[in-house]
Amino acid sequence: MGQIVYLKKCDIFRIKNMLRDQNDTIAAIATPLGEAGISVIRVSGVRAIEITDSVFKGKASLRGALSHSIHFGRIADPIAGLIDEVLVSVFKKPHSYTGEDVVEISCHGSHYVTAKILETVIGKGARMADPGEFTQRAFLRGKLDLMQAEAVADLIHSKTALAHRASIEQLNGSLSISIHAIRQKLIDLCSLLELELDFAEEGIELTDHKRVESFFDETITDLEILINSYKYGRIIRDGVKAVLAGAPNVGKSSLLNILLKQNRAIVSDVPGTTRDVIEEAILIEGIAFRLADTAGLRKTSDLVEQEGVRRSRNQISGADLVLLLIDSSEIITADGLDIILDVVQRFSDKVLIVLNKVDIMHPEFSLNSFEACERISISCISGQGIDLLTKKMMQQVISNCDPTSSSVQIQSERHRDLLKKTLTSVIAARSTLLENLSGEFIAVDLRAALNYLGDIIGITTPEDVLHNIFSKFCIGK
Ligand SMILES: Nc1nc2c(ncn2[C@@H]2O[C@H](COP(=O)(O)OP(=O)(O)OP(=O)(O)O)[C@@H](O)[C@H]2O)c(=O)[nH]1
Ligand SMILES: [Mg+2]
Repeated sequence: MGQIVYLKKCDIFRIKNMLRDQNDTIAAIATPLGEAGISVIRVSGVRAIEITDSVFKGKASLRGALSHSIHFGRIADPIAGLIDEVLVSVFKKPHSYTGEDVVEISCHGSHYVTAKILETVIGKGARMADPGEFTQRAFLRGKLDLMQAEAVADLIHSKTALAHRASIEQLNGSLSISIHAIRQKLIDLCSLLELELDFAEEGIELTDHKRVESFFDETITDLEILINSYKYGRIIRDGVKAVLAGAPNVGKSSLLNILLKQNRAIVSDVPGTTRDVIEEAILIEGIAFRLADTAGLRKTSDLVEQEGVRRSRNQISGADLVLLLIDSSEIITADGLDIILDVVQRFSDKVLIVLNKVDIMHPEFSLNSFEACERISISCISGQGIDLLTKKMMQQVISNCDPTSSSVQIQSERHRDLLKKTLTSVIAARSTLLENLSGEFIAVDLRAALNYLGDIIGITTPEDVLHNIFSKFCIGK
């Protein structure tokens, strides 16, 4: 019977890392550097308690401390003398964040004191932790799977309630459960097909062709739902980049200010006022919209303005949503029409046409050439249509991604890409089945699919990918 290689790879990887780290104790400052009420220095590893005890003077030695206990005392250095009065929290393996012995030293939040305590601990034999190394150890010791570890980074960086909830759900394992469920089904089928190969010569069939086919259909649907959830997941995590574009003087900066409810950008009736990109964020129904006010689009001989126009075009290309403003107080010129046509034709799927200045709309204003485009009328002076505009912005963004289609959302490009590869392999396995080829060929694709899923949760993830993931964490996490 064929060997299931992914399990072996995983064991070798874990054992290698365990051995490498076994005698290593790491330390780092876990709080931002600066002046604060308190700062925390975190120490983890086999010598964490011993090293901290060697610089700590309290009522009793930390060596006899119970897990999850807190101790008051002083940290001193032979040369500098007393550094600070501290509280030391002791967490004994395996009931700690990393799964190792962990000590957290809470000191007064001075830059000098915090750095000095870290230096003293390092001087006693701890090593400065790499970015994300505490979480990496938690992963290697099986406290978290890779998806959960990645959720820790997302949680730290989450800026909105929706992003926070999504990362908490991922940390709690809801996404891991979905991936494990698909993976387990594939493992069962893979084992069955491999077993069947052993009986092939006797003509015994263990699998029911129809059942396997419907299993593939179900798995393909499950994978497609997860992959599609990325569109909304990405919006939750990164927000939406919305660019305010249009000819000079149409009211882009006025719209930015009214959406922000503050006078952020200079507004004037001189065309070409805004030369550079001005970025600010607002929340609409819990989603962060990163608004970019841009220089007006027009042909110009002014070199600085030319650069502004070039930047505006770059912003439009990279946007998720383009609010294309048109001044309705004037009849559109031929040049103005060219600019509008150009943006609408190239970015039709993300353009929302905004007719501004409807409070002084020209009686002969018309926009017949754009009948097909969705448009909305506003006035930045009277405030008319602004609420409706924010609703439309939200609708436009979620029109491509149904937030209700999946209870969990994929938020990482890495997960999305691996799920796509898994889907391709499962589709290939299904075609092989429909072509009535040997189960051996199906098993090859299934094993590839299993490896991709294993990469997501960290069972078969190559070391360089792991390094890349954890290096994006901050030091001390
Ligand atoms: N009546 C009226 N005037 C407006 C409206 N919106 C903007 N304006 C005026 O139009 C002029 C240009 O507004 P801005 O917001 O600076 O226009 P802009 O598109 O940022 O212009 P540039 O930065 O030069 O490209 C200013 O005098 C605004 O007060 C509106 O809805 N109604
Ligand atoms: Mg402007």
